[in-house]
Amino acid sequence: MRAHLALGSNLGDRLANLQSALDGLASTDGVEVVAVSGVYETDPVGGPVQDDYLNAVVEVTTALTPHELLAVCGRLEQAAHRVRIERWGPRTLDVDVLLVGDLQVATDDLEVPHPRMWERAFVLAPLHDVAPDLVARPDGGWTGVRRAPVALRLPG
Ligand code: X6L
Ligand code: MG
Ligand code: MG
Repeated sequence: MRAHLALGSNLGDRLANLQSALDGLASTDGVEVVAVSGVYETDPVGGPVQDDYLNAVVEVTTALTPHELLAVCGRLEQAAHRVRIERWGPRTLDVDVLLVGDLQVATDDLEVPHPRMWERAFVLAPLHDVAPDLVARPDGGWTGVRRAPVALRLPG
């Protein structure tokens, strides 16, 4: 199954935190990292006044279920010593499950596709790096688009 995870950090050594998350993912049984986006420096959205984030998206292939992936995300956040003080507050590491193939999950602790991902530039810009073929559908799922191997010629 092709899956996409979002990484974010705005506390401590932000790049080192993202790198540790990527390293941890790559060494997780049942998870293979196949692509990594660029690193984006982004204005904080929501929550208190806080420092800018570094955000990235990772594409993996995995045999894990969405809930097993969620548990991996939690383990990576704990390894980065994430402390939850206030909702939407600064964090050393946030790892969110965005998409798991075309599975749809809606439980108390997990929604896939991530219900707000399509509204967030700090997710969509890096997602486009690794998955330019994915675009949102109004029902919260996604649909595929392909770049055709042709081009229009600039007139004149
Ligand atoms: C009104 C109310 C409008 C709430 C927006 C948006 C809340 C996003 C939370 C919102 C609202 C979030 C990151 C971030 C957060 C991140 C950047 C969240 C959770 N995480 N900003 N803010 N990157 N740039 O990873 O996404 S808090
Ligand atoms: Mg998040
Ligand atoms: Mg999260």
